[in-house]
Amino acid sequence: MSTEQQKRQQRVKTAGAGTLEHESRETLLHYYHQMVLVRHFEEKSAEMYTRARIGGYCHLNLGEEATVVGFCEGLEPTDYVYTNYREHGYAICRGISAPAVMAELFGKLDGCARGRGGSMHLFDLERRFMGGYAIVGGQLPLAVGAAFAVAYKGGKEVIACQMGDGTTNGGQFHESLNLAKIYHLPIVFFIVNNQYGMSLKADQGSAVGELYRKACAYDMRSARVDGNDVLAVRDAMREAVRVARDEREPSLIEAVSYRFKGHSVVDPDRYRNEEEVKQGREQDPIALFARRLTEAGMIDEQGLQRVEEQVSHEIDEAVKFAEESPFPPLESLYDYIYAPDNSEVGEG
Ligand SMILES: Cc1ncc(C[n+]2csc(CCOP(=O)(O)OP(=O)(O)O)c2C)c(N)n1
Repeated sequence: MSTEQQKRQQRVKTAGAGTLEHESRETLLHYYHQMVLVRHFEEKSAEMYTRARIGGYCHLNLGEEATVVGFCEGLEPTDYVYTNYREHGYAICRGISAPAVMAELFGKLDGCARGRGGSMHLFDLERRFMGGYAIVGGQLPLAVGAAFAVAYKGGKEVIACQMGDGTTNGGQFHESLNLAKIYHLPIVFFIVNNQYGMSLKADQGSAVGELYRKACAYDMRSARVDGNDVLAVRDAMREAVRVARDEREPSLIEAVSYRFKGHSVVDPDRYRNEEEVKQGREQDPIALFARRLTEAGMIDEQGLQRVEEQVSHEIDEAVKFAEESPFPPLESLYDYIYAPDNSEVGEG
């Protein structure tokens, strides 16, 4: 390895597993609650899809809960988030209510995008949730543009851009990282390596199996982190966000997790064998975190059961809200196509 390669390699840090030391019980239980909330929301979404309440495409965060919660907990409310279409959990963890997200999945007027976006296009300007994007990699150039705008105005906000492993094989990924580095933009690229891009194994679709190493090509800092450990993900995010905010440098995180089910709710998932899925599920981030919390005496079995019941109730309420919300009236079909002259967009 050349000296230059060694220098780059040193910049690549593998984040260590987060410990429970110095963490408040309240914070840890909050993370646990959030992960269970995302799990139940997604399971209910799958059920509602089969009941034909949800139309179009629908992709779930099942198995990826620690990446979702850790990502969001590393950010400030003033930061901006861009994601791909697998984004229900991110929207909820950024503070969009579960009822508003469920109503959006139902295409209802009280949905966070007024029923116009659906599952893949959740949006909330106030919470700086800039979307769900259905085109693979479509969110990257937009996120880079937002980061450029923040830097141009001298702002302190950070842009966090989530994507899947398959996305790193496309042109937008490379162009976006290159521009982010050239302009020293306050952006964090966050790859959820759930090990599949539809039916294609991540390491069969990418010449480089360890995706964080792709950042070396742009002399960008990067880290690979255990995506089943919510604290490790949060810590990696916090560090990358600090670098973006204080040092005005982009970075990249690869969080390694496992997609529990098919690519979308209609994918029968025939390309994986049972043994592999079983092994993946043994690394369930929620079960692992529950075990850590109980071993540390922060919660007991009854406490865990109470969280399940409370979340179950929250999700039932979300469905009820979505059922009762009206569909947008037909005459509003052409509303919101163009931003009005007095649009607040861009003022943030
Ligand atoms: C430009 C483009 N090409 C192909 C597709 C079809 N497609 C939808 S999701 C997907 C796989 C993306 O995988 P990955 O980036 O790993 O994200 P994940 O679904 O695992 O979250 C593909 C190829 C698309 N939506 N957009």
